Amino acid sequence: MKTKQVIYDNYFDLHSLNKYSSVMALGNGYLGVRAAHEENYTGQTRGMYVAGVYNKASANDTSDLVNLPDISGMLIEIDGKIFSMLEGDVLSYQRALRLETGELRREFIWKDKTGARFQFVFQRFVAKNQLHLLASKVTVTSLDQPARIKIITGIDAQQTNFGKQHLIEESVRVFNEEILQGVYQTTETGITIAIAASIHAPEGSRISFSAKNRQLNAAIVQDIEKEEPFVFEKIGTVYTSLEIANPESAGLADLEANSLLGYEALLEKSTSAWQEFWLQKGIEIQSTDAFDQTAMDFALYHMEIMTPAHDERFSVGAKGLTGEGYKGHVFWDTEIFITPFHLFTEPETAKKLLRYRYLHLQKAKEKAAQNGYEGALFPWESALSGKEETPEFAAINIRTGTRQKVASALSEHHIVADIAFAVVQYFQNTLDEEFMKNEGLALLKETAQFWISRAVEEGDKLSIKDVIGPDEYTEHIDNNAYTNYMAYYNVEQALYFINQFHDADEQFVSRGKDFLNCLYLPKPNENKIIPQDDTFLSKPEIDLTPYKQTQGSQAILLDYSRAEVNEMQILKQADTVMLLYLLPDLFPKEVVAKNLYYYEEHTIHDSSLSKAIHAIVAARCDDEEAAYRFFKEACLIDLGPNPHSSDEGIHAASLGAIWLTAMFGFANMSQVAERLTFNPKLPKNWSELTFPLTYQGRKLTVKMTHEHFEITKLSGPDLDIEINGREYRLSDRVEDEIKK
Ligand code: IFM
Repeated sequence: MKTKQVIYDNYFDLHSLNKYSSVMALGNGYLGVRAAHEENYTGQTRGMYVAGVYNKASANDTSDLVNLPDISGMLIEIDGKIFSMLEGDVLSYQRALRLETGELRREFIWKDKTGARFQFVFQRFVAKNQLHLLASKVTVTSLDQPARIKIITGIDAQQTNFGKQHLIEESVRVFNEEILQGVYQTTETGITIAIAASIHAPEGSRISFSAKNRQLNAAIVQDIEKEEPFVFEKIGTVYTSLEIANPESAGLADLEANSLLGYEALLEKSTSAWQEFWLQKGIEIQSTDAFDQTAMDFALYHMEIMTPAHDERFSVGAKGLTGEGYKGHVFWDTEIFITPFHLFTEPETAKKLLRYRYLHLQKAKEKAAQNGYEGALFPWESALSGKEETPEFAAINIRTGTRQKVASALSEHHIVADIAFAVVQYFQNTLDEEFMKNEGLALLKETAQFWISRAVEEGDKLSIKDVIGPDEYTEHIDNNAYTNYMAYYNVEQALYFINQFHDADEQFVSRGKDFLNCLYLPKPNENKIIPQDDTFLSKPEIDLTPYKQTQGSQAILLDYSRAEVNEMQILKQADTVMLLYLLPDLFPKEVVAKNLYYYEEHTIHDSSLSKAIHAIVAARCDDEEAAYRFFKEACLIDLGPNPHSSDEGIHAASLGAIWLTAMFGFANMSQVAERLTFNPKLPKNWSELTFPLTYQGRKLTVKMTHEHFEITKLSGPDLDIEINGREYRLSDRVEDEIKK
C-alpha cells in the first residue's frame, strides 16, 4: 500500500476558513467535527454533528442536523494577551490532514507584537476505532523568553445552526476537578446528548472551572520557561439517547476507561483502524499528476467519515457530517452516488443504507397517499422521521420580498426509481436472497406501484407528467426521459423479482405489464437526440459560455429568473446523460455519444453531481480527453482554489462520483445480469490503476495498465467474468492483454 495522501492548508486565510473547516473535517460516521481553528475568528463556523441527531427549531421549520455544543474551541492567552493569528506575525504555517491516520495537525511559529516568538502545534482526531471518542492536544513553546500561558476551554453550548438554537441545557457538572460534562436535550425530538471532556494539564498548572451562559469551562494557567513546551490534552466523549438509554453515564465511563491512555496512545489505536481501512478499500493510481491520487484518497476518506455504518436508522446527508448545508438532509445522492462505493467494498454497509429506506417505507406510503398516489413516494429530502423534509420555500428574493416555492418535494419523483435501482444493484452484487425476499421486494413493489399510479393515459400511451428530472433548472415538465426510463426499469425489475421469488400478486403483475407496454419512452429524434422531456428541444438556446466559466455558482439566476431559465435549453446538471450512465445499454454507442455532446453543451454544471457523470459517459464513449478533463474538474469541486466552494460542508455525492468515475468510467466495470464485466478506458495520464472489490461473496483485486488487465480472487468460490468481451472463469487469477 502506498502512503496515503495529505491534504494541506498552507496559508492562514480568513476567506477560506470555512472551506477548510469542511474539507479537513474529522469523523467516523457517528460523529463529525469541522476543522475550525481552536481560537475564534469572526465568521468561522464551528460544527460538531452526530448522525441522526435532528431537530426542528419551530413547528414551521424542517429538521436541522443539530450543531452540538463545541469542545474544540480554546481561548489562549499569552502573558495576558489573547492569542490570534490576526495579531503579530505568522512566520511559518502549515495545516495538514493526514488521511492515513485521520489526524489534523496545525503547526506554526508566531511572533507577538513585542517580537517574542512562540511555536504552536495543535493536533486532534476523532477516533476511528471508538465511535464516541475524540481527542486534542496543544503544545506551545516560547522560543525567546519565559511566558505565562492560559487556556480556557470546555463545552460551549452557545453553538447554533446558523442562529437557530436546538438544545435545552439540562445539566453541567465538573467531576474530580478533571472531567467536565454537559447534558442537553433537543427541543422537538427529545434526544439527550451527553458531552464529556477530560482536561490533562501540565504538572503544576493552576486549574479553575466556571459555568456561565451555556459555557462550561476550565481555565488552565502555567508559567513556562524559554523552550519548555506547555502540553495540554483534552479527551472527549459524545453519547446520545438514540443509541443508549443513559448517555450521561456511558460517556463518563468511556472517558474514564480511555482518557488516561493519553492522546498519542489513543491516536495509535485509531490510526490502526484507518490503516486497515486503506488496506481493505484503498485505490492506487499511477498518474502523471499526483493530485489524482490525492483526490481519490480524499474522496474515500470522506465517504468513510460521512457514512453511519454503525446504524441503519440513519443515512448520509448531502454534506455528510461536515456542515449544515441542506440541513444535513438525505437525498438521492446516497443511493446513486455513495452506496456503490460501499456495495463494492463492504456490502453490509450498503444494505444498512437500503434498510434506512425500508424502515421509512410506511412514511413513503403515507406521502404517496397524501398526494393521491399508490405505493411509496419517498421524500425528496429525508432526515430522522422519514417524512418529507424539503423546505417549502427557497431563499427570499430580497428585491421583491417574495419567496419561491421549492418544487422538488412536489415533483422530483425520480428518487423513487433511484432507490429501486440501488436495491437491484445490491442484489446483483450480493445475491442476498434473504434481503430481497423481505426488504428488497417490498421496496421494489411499493416503488413500482407508485409509478403505475403516477402515470396517466394520453391516447394509447401512458405519460408521467409534471415532474422534475435530475436537471433542477427544468421544472414541471412531462415525460422526462430520465424519469420515464427509470420508472420503466423500476417496474420491470419489480416484475422480474416477483417472478424470481414466486411472490405472485396477479393484479399487480397485470397492471405492471400494462404499464410496461404503454409507458411512453422518448426515442432519439432524427438527429439521434433523446428529448429530455416533451418540450425541451423546442425551447430557445443561449450561449452558456459565461455561466460555464462560473459554474457551481448559479450565476445564471442573477441574469434570468427561474421561470425564464425553465423556458430555455439550460441544464443545471446531467439529466439524460445521467440516464445513459445508469442504463448504458439502452441505446447504441453512437446515440450515447451524440447525447453526451448535445446535452453537455447545454449544461452549466451548477450542481456538483454533474461533472463526474459526464466523465464516466465520456470514458465509455472513448473520449479519453474529455473524460479525464471532467474527472479533474470534478476533483476540484472541494479541493479546488475557490475559497468558498465548501463553506457549508463537503459535496458528498461529488466525492462518491470520483470513485464512480474510476470504477464505472476508467475501469469501465458493470454488473449487468449479475455478471461482472470490465472494458477498461484508462486515461493516458494513468499508467496503472489497482483497486479491491467485493463481489458476490468474493474478495477480488483488480490491476490494469494500458496493455494488461489482471484480476485476482483472494477468497470465495470461482466466478464467471468478462474482460474486453472475452469470458473467463476466475479461479485464482485471470490476465487479459488489452489489444489496441
Ligand atoms: O440531490 C442534489 C440535487 O441533484 C442537486 N441539488 C443538490 C442536491 C443535494 O446534493
